Amino acid sequence: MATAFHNLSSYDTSTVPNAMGMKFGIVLADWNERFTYAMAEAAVETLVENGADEKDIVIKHVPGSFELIYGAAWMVDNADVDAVIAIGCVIRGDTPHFDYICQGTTQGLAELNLRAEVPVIYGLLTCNTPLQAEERCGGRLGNKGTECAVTAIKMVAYNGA
Ligand code: RBF
Repeated sequence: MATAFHNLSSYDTSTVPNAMGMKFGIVLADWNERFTYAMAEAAVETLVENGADEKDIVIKHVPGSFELIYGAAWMVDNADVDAVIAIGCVIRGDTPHFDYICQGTTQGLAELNLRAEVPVIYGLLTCNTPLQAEERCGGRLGNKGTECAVTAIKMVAYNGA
Protein backbone atom coordinates (compact mmCIF):
# COMPACT_ATOMS: atom_id res chain seq x y z
CA MET A 1 0.00 0.00 0.00
CA ALA A 2 1.06 3.58 -0.51
CA THR A 3 3.27 4.97 2.20
CA ALA A 4 3.92 8.36 0.68
CA PHE A 5 0.97 9.87 2.50
CA HIS A 6 0.57 10.13 6.21
CA ASN A 7 -2.59 10.38 8.15
CA LEU A 8 -2.94 13.94 9.35
CA SER A 9 -6.63 13.80 10.25
CA SER A 10 -7.21 14.46 13.88
CA TYR A 11 -10.25 13.40 15.83
CA ASP A 12 -11.28 13.33 19.44
CA THR A 13 -10.60 9.73 20.47
CA SER A 14 -12.88 10.08 23.49
CA THR A 15 -15.86 10.42 21.14
CA VAL A 16 -15.09 7.19 19.26
CA PRO A 17 -16.57 3.96 20.63
CA ASN A 18 -14.27 0.99 21.16
CA ALA A 19 -14.18 -1.08 17.97
CA MET A 20 -13.08 -4.31 19.63
CA GLY A 21 -15.02 -7.22 18.13
CA MET A 22 -16.40 -5.14 15.25
CA LYS A 23 -15.96 -6.47 11.69
CA PHE A 24 -15.39 -4.20 8.72
CA GLY A 25 -15.38 -4.59 4.95
CA ILE A 26 -13.46 -2.17 2.76
CA VAL A 27 -14.29 -2.00 -0.94
CA LEU A 28 -11.34 -0.37 -2.62
CA ALA A 29 -11.29 1.07 -6.14
CA ASP A 30 -7.99 0.66 -8.00
CA TRP A 31 -8.47 3.71 -10.24
CA ASN A 32 -6.26 6.49 -8.89
CA GLU A 33 -4.70 3.96 -6.55
CA ARG A 34 -2.11 6.45 -5.41
CA PHE A 35 -4.94 8.14 -3.55
CA THR A 36 -7.35 5.31 -2.80
CA TYR A 37 -4.70 3.05 -1.30
CA ALA A 38 -3.54 5.86 0.97
CA MET A 39 -7.12 6.27 2.16
CA ALA A 40 -7.53 2.53 2.76
CA GLU A 41 -4.28 2.40 4.66
CA ALA A 42 -5.41 5.23 6.93
CA ALA A 43 -8.81 3.58 7.40
CA VAL A 44 -7.24 0.30 8.52
CA GLU A 45 -4.84 2.13 10.85
CA THR A 46 -7.71 4.03 12.44
CA LEU A 47 -9.89 0.95 12.89
CA VAL A 48 -7.02 -0.88 14.57
CA GLU A 49 -6.07 2.13 16.70
CA ASN A 50 -9.59 2.13 18.04
CA GLY A 51 -9.64 -1.52 18.99
CA ALA A 52 -10.54 -3.51 15.86
CA ASP A 53 -8.52 -6.62 15.09
CA GLU A 54 -6.80 -6.55 11.68
CA LYS A 55 -8.11 -10.04 10.96
CA ASP A 56 -11.65 -8.63 11.27
CA ILE A 57 -11.04 -6.24 8.36
CA VAL A 58 -11.62 -7.65 4.89
CA ILE A 59 -10.51 -5.68 1.84
CA LYS A 60 -11.81 -6.39 -1.66
CA HIS A 61 -10.65 -4.52 -4.72
CA VAL A 62 -12.80 -3.32 -7.59
CA PRO A 63 -11.49 -1.77 -10.82
CA GLY A 64 -13.06 1.68 -10.54
CA SER A 65 -15.38 3.78 -8.43
CA PHE A 66 -18.45 2.81 -10.41
CA GLU A 67 -17.87 -0.81 -9.32
CA LEU A 68 -18.02 0.27 -5.67
CA ILE A 69 -21.78 -0.14 -5.89
CA TYR A 70 -21.60 -3.81 -6.82
CA GLY A 71 -18.66 -4.41 -4.50
CA ALA A 72 -20.38 -2.86 -1.52
CA ALA A 73 -23.62 -4.73 -2.28
CA TRP A 74 -21.64 -7.96 -2.47
CA MET A 75 -20.07 -7.23 0.90
CA VAL A 76 -23.43 -6.43 2.46
CA ASP A 77 -24.95 -9.67 1.18
CA ASN A 78 -22.03 -12.08 1.45
CA ALA A 79 -19.44 -10.92 3.93
CA ASP A 80 -19.82 -11.24 7.66
CA VAL A 81 -19.21 -7.57 8.42
CA ASP A 82 -20.82 -4.93 10.63
CA ALA A 83 -20.11 -2.04 8.25
CA VAL A 84 -18.81 -1.50 4.73
CA ILE A 85 -16.49 1.35 3.74
CA ALA A 86 -16.46 2.20 0.03
CA ILE A 87 -13.29 3.99 -1.08
CA GLY A 88 -12.77 5.56 -4.49
CA CYS A 89 -11.41 8.68 -6.13
CA VAL A 90 -12.79 10.30 -9.25
CA ILE A 91 -10.82 13.12 -10.84
CA ARG A 92 -12.37 15.45 -13.38
CA GLY A 93 -11.20 15.01 -16.97
CA ASP A 94 -12.05 16.62 -20.29
CA THR A 95 -15.35 14.84 -20.85
CA PRO A 96 -18.52 14.67 -18.74
CA HIS A 97 -17.62 11.18 -17.43
CA PHE A 98 -16.77 12.71 -14.06
CA ASP A 99 -20.36 13.80 -13.49
CA TYR A 100 -21.82 10.46 -14.53
CA ILE A 101 -19.47 8.36 -12.43
CA CYS A 102 -19.87 10.58 -9.36
CA GLN A 103 -23.64 10.76 -9.73
CA GLY A 104 -24.09 7.06 -10.48
CA THR A 105 -21.81 5.86 -7.71
CA THR A 106 -23.31 8.21 -5.15
CA GLN A 107 -26.85 7.23 -6.12
CA GLY A 108 -25.98 3.54 -6.04
CA LEU A 109 -24.38 3.71 -2.61
CA ALA A 110 -27.26 5.79 -1.27
CA GLU A 111 -29.79 3.26 -2.51
CA LEU A 112 -27.76 0.44 -1.02
CA ASN A 113 -27.81 2.19 2.35
CA LEU A 114 -31.61 2.17 2.25
CA ARG A 115 -31.83 -1.60 1.92
CA ALA A 116 -28.64 -2.81 3.59
CA GLU A 117 -28.72 -4.21 7.09
CA VAL A 118 -25.30 -2.77 7.84
CA PRO A 119 -24.17 0.80 7.19
CA VAL A 120 -22.32 1.63 3.99
CA ILE A 121 -19.85 4.47 4.46
CA TYR A 122 -19.26 6.88 1.59
CA GLY A 123 -15.56 7.33 0.92
CA LEU A 124 -15.70 8.65 -2.62
CA LEU A 125 -13.41 11.56 -3.35
CA THR A 126 -14.79 13.72 -6.16
CA CYS A 127 -11.96 16.05 -7.10
CA ASN A 128 -11.40 18.64 -9.79
CA THR A 129 -7.62 18.11 -9.71
CA PRO A 130 -5.07 15.55 -8.49
CA LEU A 131 -3.88 18.17 -5.99
CA GLN A 132 -7.30 18.24 -4.35
CA ALA A 133 -7.10 14.46 -3.97
CA GLU A 134 -3.58 14.62 -2.56
CA GLU A 135 -4.67 17.16 0.03
CA ARG A 136 -7.37 14.78 1.25
CA CYS A 137 -5.30 11.58 1.28
CA GLY A 138 -2.74 12.47 3.90
CA GLY A 139 -1.98 16.02 2.83
CA ARG A 140 -3.01 19.44 4.05
CA LEU A 141 -6.62 18.46 4.69
CA GLY A 142 -5.99 15.16 6.47
CA ASN A 143 -7.03 11.75 5.26
CA LYS A 144 -10.63 10.95 4.41
CA GLY A 145 -9.89 7.28 5.05
CA THR A 146 -9.46 8.10 8.72
CA GLU A 147 -12.77 9.95 8.77
CA CYS A 148 -14.52 7.03 7.05
CA ALA A 149 -13.15 4.62 9.66
CA VAL A 150 -14.34 6.77 12.56
CA THR A 151 -17.74 7.07 10.90
CA ALA A 152 -17.94 3.31 10.40
CA ILE A 153 -17.15 2.62 14.06
CA LYS A 154 -19.76 5.14 15.18
CA MET A 155 -22.39 3.63 12.89
CA VAL A 156 -21.72 0.09 14.09
CA ALA A 157 -22.07 1.31 17.68
CA TYR A 158 -25.29 3.06 16.62
CA ASN A 159 -26.62 -0.19 15.20
CA GLY A 160 -25.79 -2.02 18.40
CA ALA A 161 -27.28 0.61 20.72
N1 RBF B 1 -12.88 5.43 -12.01
C1 RBF B 1 -12.44 6.06 -10.91
O1 RBF B 1 -12.52 5.51 -9.81
N2 RBF B 1 -11.92 7.33 -10.98
C2 RBF B 1 -11.83 8.02 -12.17
O2 RBF B 1 -11.34 9.15 -12.16
C3 RBF B 1 -12.30 7.37 -13.35
N3 RBF B 1 -12.25 7.99 -14.53
C4 RBF B 1 -12.78 7.36 -15.64
C5 RBF B 1 -12.81 8.03 -16.87
C6 RBF B 1 -13.40 7.42 -17.97
C7 RBF B 1 -13.46 8.18 -19.27
C8 RBF B 1 -13.95 6.13 -17.85
C9 RBF B 1 -14.62 5.47 -19.05
C10 RBF B 1 -13.90 5.48 -16.67
C11 RBF B 1 -13.32 6.07 -15.54
N4 RBF B 1 -13.28 5.40 -14.31
C12 RBF B 1 -12.83 6.05 -13.21
C13 RBF B 1 -13.65 3.98 -14.23
C14 RBF B 1 -15.08 3.73 -13.82
O3 RBF B 1 -15.27 3.96 -12.42
C15 RBF B 1 -15.43 2.25 -14.11
O4 RBF B 1 -14.46 1.42 -13.52
C16 RBF B 1 -15.48 1.94 -15.60
O5 RBF B 1 -16.30 2.88 -16.27
C17 RBF B 1 -16.02 0.51 -15.86
O6 RBF B 1 -17.34 0.37 -15.35
